[in-house]
Amino acid sequence: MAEIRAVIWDMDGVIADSGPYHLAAWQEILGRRGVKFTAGDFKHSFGLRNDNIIRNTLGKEITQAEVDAIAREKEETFRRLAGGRTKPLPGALELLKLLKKEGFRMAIASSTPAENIELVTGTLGIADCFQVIVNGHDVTEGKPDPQVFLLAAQRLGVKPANCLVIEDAVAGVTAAKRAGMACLAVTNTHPHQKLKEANLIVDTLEKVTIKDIEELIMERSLVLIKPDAMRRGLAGEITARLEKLGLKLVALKMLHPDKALAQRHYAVHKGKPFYDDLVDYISSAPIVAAVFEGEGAVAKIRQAMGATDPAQAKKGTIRGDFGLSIGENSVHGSDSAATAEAEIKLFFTEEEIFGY
Ligand code: RTP
Ligand code: MG
Repeated sequence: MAEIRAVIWDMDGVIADSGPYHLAAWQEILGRRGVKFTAGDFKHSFGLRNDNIIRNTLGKEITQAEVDAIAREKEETFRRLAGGRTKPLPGALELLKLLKKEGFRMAIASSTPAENIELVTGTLGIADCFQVIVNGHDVTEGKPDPQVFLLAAQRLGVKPANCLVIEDAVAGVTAAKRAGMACLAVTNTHPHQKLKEANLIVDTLEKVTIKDIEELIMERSLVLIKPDAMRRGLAGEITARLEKLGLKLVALKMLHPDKALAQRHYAVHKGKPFYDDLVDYISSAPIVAAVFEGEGAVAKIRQAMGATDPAQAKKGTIRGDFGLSIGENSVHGSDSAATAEAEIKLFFTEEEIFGY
């Protein structure tokens, strides 16, 4: 049977266009205290919990009782302004219904209080899509801390690796990645370049398909079998070790990378003393490139590879058993799910990656 998978939704800015009412509520209650709160200030506060926003705006010395009173006043004002008027954002309701039909478990994990979540899900008629609702008061730390997503996953009974978070806020994307979850970001609030940590960034949820969601939840890693291993006939042995981890081989090819490809692949190391040698080495001979897919693929492969320097790598790891030197270390594996997405695109087209 397929693993249970879940989608955890942020609410404001992803499902509901509640931003204007939040801004108006902040302006009303801070205005009463003689503090100007601009649309720019509001943007910076997106995805943060009220206590953090209030302390950032009114100063750290403010007491907890005052923070609570101001937060209550703000949320009452929000509900008065937003009640019955909140509109869904493009594509959100359609995607929710599609995921519900496909049997995905779903949660809302929002920094906003429970009453607001009830109000908005009620207004939009979507309360029955969610098995779990986690709000800002259920956790001790707000986003970018991962608590809110980890708690949602736990209550859903789904492993973090099998959850996808849909977010619009920078703090929310960071929280999702820290929770070890895949993240789909939508540019409703922040531009593309601010959301780079996400696994997929879209301008609207309208074009997102079930296939996109399934691919995001399944983690992938790029593996390269380096020239030293190729020369010694170790391609099969290394591939076999990775298959035995329970990972699925979904793409495989042999190629002789040119220098430009090697430079792009190792771009994060540009400027380091070993960068030129590394680029020359990886483009010096034909290699095998592969994509493996499965739960925790990145971490499992990194563990099977062993330390970067074969002298430090444990026996039984690929580098420990076969690596010759820190340069000739037999294998490359992506170091995060986000890096993997980018690296895979350098070596494979969508058509070359198989679902089976
Ligand atoms: P890879 O990217 O190849 O999978 O290796 P890695 O993550 O374990 O290591 P990374 O830090 O990404 O470095 C990439 C490759 O650069 C060479 N290197 N040399 N101090 C050095 O001389 C040094 N440090 C790294 C290694 O060949 C490493 O695989
Ligand atoms: Mg690396």
